[in-house]
Amino acid sequence: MGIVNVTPDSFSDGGLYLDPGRAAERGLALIEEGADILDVGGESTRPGADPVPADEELRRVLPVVRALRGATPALLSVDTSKAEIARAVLDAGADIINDVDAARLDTELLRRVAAAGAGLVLMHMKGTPRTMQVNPQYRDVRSEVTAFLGERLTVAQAYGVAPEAVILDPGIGFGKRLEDNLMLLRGLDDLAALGRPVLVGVSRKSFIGKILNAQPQDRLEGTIAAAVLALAGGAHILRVHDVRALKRAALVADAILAGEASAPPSERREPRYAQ
Ligand code: HH2
Repeated sequence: MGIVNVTPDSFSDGGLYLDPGRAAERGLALIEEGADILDVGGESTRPGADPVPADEELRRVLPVVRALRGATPALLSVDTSKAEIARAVLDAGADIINDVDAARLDTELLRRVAAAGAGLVLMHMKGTPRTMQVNPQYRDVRSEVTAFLGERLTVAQAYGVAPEAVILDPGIGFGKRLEDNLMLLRGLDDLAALGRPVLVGVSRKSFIGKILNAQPQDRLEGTIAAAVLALAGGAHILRVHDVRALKRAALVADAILAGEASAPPSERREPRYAQ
């Protein structure tokens, strides 16, 4: 999943693709690089970010979705937590709604997704982008995240969303300390056991910056390491800025992991980082 941020203030590429034409070009370039899905976002969710009014968010994302829909059959996802944005982009041909709020604030979004028969990403976040990094605490981060997403999956179903349409995301960096992010990435099997594909967004995130003491533009190797281990730990979809590098890394990782999966059980070894 390649990231197309139509925002002035995203943490790593804010302002680069605010013009709809440039954003659509960026999306098409990411497909050339190997993306199967594009995720178009009009509101930064970086820690401390202010919410964006719906009319402004719509003004940013709708022209980009229209332009991309006219230019590619690739799956189009839109990163939004607002039902009215979801309705407009689904009408314009978007395939997936990526809701970092997991429809806690706006359950109408679930009705929109259900009515369109669209895909839905439900992500775990503690609090809101404004508050999430203010002293987050967990007793057991993995079981809390899994329980939360299991519950949101049930709520989505209650609003008519087909379970097969749902993708689950542990929300790396969303109300988590460094050790929480690492613990989640060390094993996603509990989450995968809910039976839905797992999406992971590690791209250029600050936990990598903390380990490497590096700025967002200088986090590619760290992103690749985290993404490959996420794949080995059970992730199915990687949300990334640097599609070419991550696609190549993922193809090699997948080839190795496919060998592991097809070996007879007696010859299979648990990866060292599995718990
Ligand atoms: N991370 C970001 C935004 N949306 N959606 C999902 N499902 N999972 C994620 O991990 C995720 C997400 C933050 O990254 P980015 O879009 O690069 O930054 P910003 O929120 O500042 O626009």
